[in-house]
Amino acid sequence: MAMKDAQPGTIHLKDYEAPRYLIDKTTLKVEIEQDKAKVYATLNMRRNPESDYSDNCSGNPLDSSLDSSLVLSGQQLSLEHIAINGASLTTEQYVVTEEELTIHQVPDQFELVTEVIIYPKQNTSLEGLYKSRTMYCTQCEAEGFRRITYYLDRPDVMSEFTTTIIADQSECPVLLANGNPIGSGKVGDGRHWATWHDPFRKPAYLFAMVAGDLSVVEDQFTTCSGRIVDIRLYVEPKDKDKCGHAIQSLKHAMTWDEQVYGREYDLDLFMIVAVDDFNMGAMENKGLNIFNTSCVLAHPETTTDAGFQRVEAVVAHEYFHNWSGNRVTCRDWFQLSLKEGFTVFRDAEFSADMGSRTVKRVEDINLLRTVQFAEDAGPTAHPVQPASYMEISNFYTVTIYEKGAEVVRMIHTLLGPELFRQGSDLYFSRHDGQAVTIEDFVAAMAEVSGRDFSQFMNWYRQAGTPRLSVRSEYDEKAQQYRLHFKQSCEVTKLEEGKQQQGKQKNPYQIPVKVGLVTEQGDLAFSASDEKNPREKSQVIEITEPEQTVVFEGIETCPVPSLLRGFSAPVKLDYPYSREELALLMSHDSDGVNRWDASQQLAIQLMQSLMEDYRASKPLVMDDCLSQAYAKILSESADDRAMQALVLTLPSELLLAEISDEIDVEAIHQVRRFLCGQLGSILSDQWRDTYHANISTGSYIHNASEVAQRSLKNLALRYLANAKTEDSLALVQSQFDEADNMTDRLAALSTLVNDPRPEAAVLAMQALESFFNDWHHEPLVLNQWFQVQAACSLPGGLSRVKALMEHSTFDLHNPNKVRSVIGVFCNSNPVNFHCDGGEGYRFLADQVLALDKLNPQIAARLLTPLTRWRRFSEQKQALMKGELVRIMSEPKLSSDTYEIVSKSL
Ligand code: 0A1
Ligand code: ZN
Repeated sequence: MAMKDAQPGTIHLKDYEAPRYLIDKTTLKVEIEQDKAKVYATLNMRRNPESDYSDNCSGNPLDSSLDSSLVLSGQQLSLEHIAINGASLTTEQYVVTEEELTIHQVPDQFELVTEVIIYPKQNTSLEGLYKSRTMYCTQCEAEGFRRITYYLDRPDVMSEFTTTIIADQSECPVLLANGNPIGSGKVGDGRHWATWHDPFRKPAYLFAMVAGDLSVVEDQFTTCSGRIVDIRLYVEPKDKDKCGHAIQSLKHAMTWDEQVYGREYDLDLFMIVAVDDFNMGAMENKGLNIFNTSCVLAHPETTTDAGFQRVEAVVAHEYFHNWSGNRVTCRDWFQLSLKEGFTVFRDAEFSADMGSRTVKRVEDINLLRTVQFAEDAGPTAHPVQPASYMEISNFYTVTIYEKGAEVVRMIHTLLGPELFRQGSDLYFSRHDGQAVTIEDFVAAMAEVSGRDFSQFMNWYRQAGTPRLSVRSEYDEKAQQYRLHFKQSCEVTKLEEGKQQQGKQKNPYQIPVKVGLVTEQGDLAFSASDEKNPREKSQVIEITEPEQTVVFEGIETCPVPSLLRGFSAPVKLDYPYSREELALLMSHDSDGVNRWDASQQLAIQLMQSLMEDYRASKPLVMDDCLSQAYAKILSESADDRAMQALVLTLPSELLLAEISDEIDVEAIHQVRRFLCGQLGSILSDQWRDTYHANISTGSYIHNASEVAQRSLKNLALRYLANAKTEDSLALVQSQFDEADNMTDRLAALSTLVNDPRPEAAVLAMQALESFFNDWHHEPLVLNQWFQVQAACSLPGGLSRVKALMEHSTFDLHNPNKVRSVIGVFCNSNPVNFHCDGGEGYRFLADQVLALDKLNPQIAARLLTPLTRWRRFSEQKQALMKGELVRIMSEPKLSSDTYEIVSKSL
């Protein structure tokens, strides 16, 4: 485990140095035994001619001893043997510490052989080689390979790998590694071996191997050039019936990447392995992706619509990494968003093309506004290209992934699709087989477009969410409409020090897609400082702290539709009246902004209700929202996906994020009040909507059926919130009769959150029968845990503590931890933040327990406590107290240490 006695150090981007040595070939032999594994590594190494260090030191005889030392990373390894060019080293020739192996003198070119012993069954961190249920598997990103053998474990050291695995044939009949199989056989004693060779040079973080008792589901894909690729999905035998959707999604992704990016798959074999114990969603290891079962298995009876969509998105994401990440990789971990931001942008566009573009965009905007904006405003805020880190595992964040994708999206918006494709072609061809930087990616985009990206780089280098304030003016006489833009960006915690030394944040280049809307629809216009012809939508580039844009020939005063499609990840501020928002809700041609207008209208209403709540005034419903909802409900049902989006109130998380001081109780009570009011005022329409959207056939997973189910289940929730007499019967019969998990779980969750005493009895029964039906399916059990952990009725903490005592709960399994502890602390604010701070104490206890098992998961779980500055003074003190308690633990992992120390 990554326990350290000393404080972990900070690594800085400015200190980057090219590697002093290279590894041309890596030959591994991994012998899996009962309680350990032996790893034999043969590394063909040579001095790196590109290293400054080689240049500086050559010719300086005084430096010669330093010059020829070799430092390899290694953790939790027990070194059995070491030799260079066939000669064993004596203990005087090298030094081993907890983190490194230093060999005092090596030749300019040599073969290094090591033999180490590791303990996969005791590896609870799930980094390196570990055992999950019936299989051995690996996770090497970011720095897990150093737990398998001593190595130059950094992404700019790329090597050609050959891997042999030896294991017991009955325990591990399947032996897999990257690339192509080149040999196999028996070794006696019931053991067997297999050798794999990967022809593509790759960094160690893309290494993978698997050994276990697995079933395989096979398919094939013919690439655009006519090559046949074998597809193999390896799962536990009981999951063979849950592979179809992932394989279909993979084939769609392969076709899409050929059509949209001109990228063809390069090996003859593409394998996916599903494992139940996994720290993240999935991993793009070359030719051998390893997936969390939750992101690859899908079946209508066990998986919700959201689950199906997640599988499609993650399968595509990992597949797209084959080009954006594997063929062209990162020079160092500060460039993580080079592969992640670009790949998330690619998978988002893929999902948009496969289903509803607006729905996908709205989901992503919600994630950005609730989770990423909160990260940007908190103590762990960092730029998309960070300048420093202590533990790289802490940087797999929504900022690197989602904000990184938004930055790539802005480049796409500025260049347009054709130039963007040219830029991407140039990037891939110029850097194929290389480890490069974010600057290299942007340079390719700059080169094809002739644009200057120097100001744009602020998006990569500055943390924090810019605020864009807009004011308008209409001059009827001159038929002129003016928009005044003003941008600012609050200082993040990270930057406070610098700021005091007089450093200001630089203004951003912000692409703002604008439309001008009237009762008659969009006006055609051209902005005076733009050379564009008259159009209904234009991208305006804001580059100055303050900037005015003039629109000529505008005959009536329009309502501005700003930031269409969420063209930049900023906080927009425009003083819309309720009438203007209602107009945008029904007349804006941009679907995202129609949805956003509904959100802004609801937010205005909720914020004023929250003031009343805090002043102990009775809550009174204003009818502007119910009228707007009634109108949407009465419209023709040709876009149910859009209807469901617009009729969903902003989440408690979003309301918290936009509050100056978060009042958890007020947010919860007001939202509940509004759901209840909208439910009863429109109950007839909700009931009609519910019945009109009950599907007649059996379950199908396609965009229109998904939309229908989401609208139907939304209507059901409104009816239950309104406590209508018939709602309990509707919920109960949907629960009993559903032929799919989407409907069954929607009913269960509605029931579990219903405060009526008669609902409580039904909820208990439903939970019990659900458990009896599904206790043999870990992924369904996770959903059973989640529904209960998210229940916002009083008593949440004791319910969650009881769940953790349940025989099927396991602190070693990240999916279970996320389903119970993660959901409770992140998605059940009224219970987590209960007075007295018991929720905070609970979380701190869990973090301390987990830190000893799995530091990555422990550190991630901590997030809600790090946000203490956003709450009342009393809550702040309680939250901080728990952080201090964690900090005083003597042997914290570097993961947890970094997060806690930055938060205090
Ligand atoms: N590269 C993967 C994410 C990933 C990162 C770290 C992991 O283990 C610590 C595992 C997966 C992706 O973007 O999907
Ligand atoms: Zn990724």
